[in-house]
Amino acid sequence: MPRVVIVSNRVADLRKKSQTGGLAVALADAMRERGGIWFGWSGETKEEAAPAVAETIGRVAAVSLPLSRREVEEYYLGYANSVLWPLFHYRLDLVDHRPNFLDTYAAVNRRFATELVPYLEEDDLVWVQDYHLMPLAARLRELGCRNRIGFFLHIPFPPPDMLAATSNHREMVEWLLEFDLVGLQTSTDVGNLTRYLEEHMGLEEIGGAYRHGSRQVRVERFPIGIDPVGFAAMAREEPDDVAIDLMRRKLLGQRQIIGVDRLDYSKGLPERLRAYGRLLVQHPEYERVVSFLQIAPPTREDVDAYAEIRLELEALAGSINGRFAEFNWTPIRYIHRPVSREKLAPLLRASDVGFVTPLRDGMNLVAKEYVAAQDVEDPGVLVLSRFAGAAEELDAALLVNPYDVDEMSRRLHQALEMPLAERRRRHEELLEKVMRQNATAWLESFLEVLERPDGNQEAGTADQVAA
Ligand code: GDG
Repeated sequence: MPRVVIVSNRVADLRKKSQTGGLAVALADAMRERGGIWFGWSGETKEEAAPAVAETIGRVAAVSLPLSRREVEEYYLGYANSVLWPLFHYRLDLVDHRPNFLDTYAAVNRRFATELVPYLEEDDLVWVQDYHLMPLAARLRELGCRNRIGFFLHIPFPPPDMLAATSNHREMVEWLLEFDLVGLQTSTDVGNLTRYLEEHMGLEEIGGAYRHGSRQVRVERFPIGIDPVGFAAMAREEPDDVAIDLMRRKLLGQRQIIGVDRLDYSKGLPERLRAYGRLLVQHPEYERVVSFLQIAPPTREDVDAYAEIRLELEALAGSINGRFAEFNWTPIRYIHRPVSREKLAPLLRASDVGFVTPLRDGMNLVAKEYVAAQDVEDPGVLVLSRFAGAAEELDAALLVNPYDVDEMSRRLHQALEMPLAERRRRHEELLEKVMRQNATAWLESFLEVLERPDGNQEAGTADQVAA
């Protein structure tokens, strides 16, 4: 079995098992089984360029390198998170392209490729994760790397016309053509990329792959999942404070709506708060009865758009609380700090409604975690944005348009009033999908397609002979 080499912006800390999500755990398990390397940025900033350092744990090595402050600003906060993130989330209005961003992004990818090559063995499967590293296969190929290289994009892929609003759209897609396999979250994303390949580049699909020059690339959907069994077990282990809070609410007949998101403008948080505010206006009977717990830890605070969304959210939460709160009841509890996974899982289980309303999301794992965490005898209701990748599978949730505050408020009401039989029926359907399309299934199906022989090996051999 070939080794697997994962390349991502940050190397996950594989020793902190409980803090990392199902994804890092699934990837680490696969590497332990096959042997392999996890390569990426160490998360440190150092002024002088330092080489990658390997730390070996059993058959797995974590290989990481520091970045300079300028690289962090222009590659990570800059091109990746101020250009690609908004563009791929359909937010052209938030794209903030500044001089050097693209050059530094290209340079960091070149440095990653140069540092990675000495660690690669002939049969290794290289699996590149996410939008930070789109040019990596092209740079590795330039250095003579003939390994199978796959790419998985965790975020949405935008429609061709939206992509075409950037000056270097063709270059971006050409980067992707150097991979053997490009994996995307949904059929909408696959449709967007393949339409670009066909309409803007005149490529044709033959036998499940797009040919260009002597190479070919497959584009397929691999919806990502969680470790539902592990998450459900964690959800049943209530810490005392969560158990006491739940008892108190039961005694008082109070209900809880929950949201959990990194504080990101793609997550639709202001619209979500407004919808809850609207619910309280339209249903005064919920005052002192239904509260909303929003956990929204900070991320990417050095990017202006993130500072702005934080201010907007704090003003909104403050105004809704100011308007409706009683001396013994707080309508919105907004937590702008990370909460441990051990607490998050039982909090999701102890909530009557999971309110997950991104304006656009690659998948959204919180939706799947909410489903996995529920008590199957008395499950809560998932209210889910149509524009989360998860909606493609989780259509037994109450699907909403996250821009439509009225509709979201009506769906919250429907969720809060839903009879037990309907809750169970919907939950059973959701859970079945979350169990089936789990993190391990996602990983195995991707590697299985990446390993499948195609014309690229022959093209590689022919090139080698010619050279
Ligand atoms: C990207 C794509 C895609 C959140 N707050 C806390 C916390 N979390 C955990 C959640 C969940 C994870 O972080 C977030 O995952 P999401 O999928 O919801 O969103 P992104 O971070 O934007 O992830 C997304 C994903 O990649 C995978 O492909 O689904 O579409 O954008 O696991 O529970 N965890 C802890 N404390 C918190 O306060 N411990």
